[in-house]
Amino acid sequence: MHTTTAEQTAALPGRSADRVRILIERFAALTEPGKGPGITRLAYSPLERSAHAEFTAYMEELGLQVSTDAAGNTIAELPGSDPRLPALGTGSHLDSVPNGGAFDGIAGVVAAMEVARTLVGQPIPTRHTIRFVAFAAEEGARFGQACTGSRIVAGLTGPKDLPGLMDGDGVSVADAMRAINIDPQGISDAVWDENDWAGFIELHIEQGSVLTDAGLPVGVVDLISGSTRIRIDITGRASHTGGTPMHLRADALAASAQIVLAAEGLAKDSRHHGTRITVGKLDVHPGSITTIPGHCQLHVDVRDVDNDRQRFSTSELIAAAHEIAAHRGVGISVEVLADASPVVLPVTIRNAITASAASLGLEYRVMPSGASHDTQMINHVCPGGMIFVPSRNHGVSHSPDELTDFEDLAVGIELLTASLVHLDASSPSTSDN
Ligand code: HGY
Ligand code: MN
Ligand code: MN
Repeated sequence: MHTTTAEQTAALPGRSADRVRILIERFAALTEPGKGPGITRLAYSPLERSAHAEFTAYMEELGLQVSTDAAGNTIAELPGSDPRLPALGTGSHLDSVPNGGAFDGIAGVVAAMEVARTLVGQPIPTRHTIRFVAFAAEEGARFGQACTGSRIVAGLTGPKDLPGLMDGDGVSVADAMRAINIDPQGISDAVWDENDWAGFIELHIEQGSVLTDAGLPVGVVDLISGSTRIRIDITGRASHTGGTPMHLRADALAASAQIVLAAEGLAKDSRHHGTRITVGKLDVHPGSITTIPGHCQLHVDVRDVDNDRQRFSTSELIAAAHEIAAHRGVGISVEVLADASPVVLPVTIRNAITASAASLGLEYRVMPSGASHDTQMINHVCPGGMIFVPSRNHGVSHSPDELTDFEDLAVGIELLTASLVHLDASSPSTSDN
């Protein structure tokens, strides 16, 4: 007889680590067949929808009201005792990069499911309504823009922005939305009212090795890196590899390779210390061993914790690419696909997390996040905070080798629960004002 995930987990009282293992494994099974060994569940794909359906079913079985907003984000709600108070929230994203790991984003959604399970079982409800959010389309891997679902609720991405965001097959975000019954023209209905929110805490894997190297159980994020994503098209001259002497070539790949190394050299330069630049995608056309590449497309990711340096590094990189193209006699065009500034998270939420960690006797590290997250966007409409749990395997992420211990995840969830309860208890009651 089929037992639901909620029934399986309910049968494990007191074993949070076992429950989260079941949930993580359930979501990991929702991946594109034949695309292993990693997880592939791309933004605004039917598979992402199936993960949202799993989240919905679990939360409905806990007795929560669940709805999916006009941007494809799914929100489960546990009413508080004082409906006049703005809500508190937690959650993360359900989509993955191609051939990614089983914990990025999922750990935070599973954490929300565990917190919901704990709070539903409490005899006294929280004062604030608690919302548990599964965001859509956080990964920029498919369309270039990261955090599209949370950018929409924060009012940072609107209907006019969607048609220009295309994936490698020429499918736009708007097309992909329509294919899963989301109306791209209606997404503004999903925008959050900042008066309706008191705070949001996201649990996420660290995606680095600071916590494991220091032997610490949790991190508390104070700043989330910014990211600028650009697409560079290099147009050379496709020609015969045997008949074309070296001095008569316009080799798009040779020029692109020089740009890749220039980007690496710029990021390593002490003037740009703190900038991280990566060319994670390079398409070569026509891609034949006997034809000199005539066209290349590079996707570049520039990250930084410093707003000005992020822009300075990006503009220096673009200038260097133009210089290389001119010197090599190839054409170049540059398009900025997405641009998000670094965000300093509010100390009010951070203090609730660190105070809760202290009361649990948990050592913690206040630390920046090199990766971008939904909280970075949510923070525009609701004070946000983040809890990191350790990433094993030297912190690798966006890879099938991504790994977090279920016991570590259970500790992070205990801190998340305590932090939300701390925030719930510490805000002024409506009768005070
Ligand atoms: O790209 C990022 O930093 C995140 O994983 N979306
Ligand atoms: Mn993530
Ligand atoms: Mn990610």
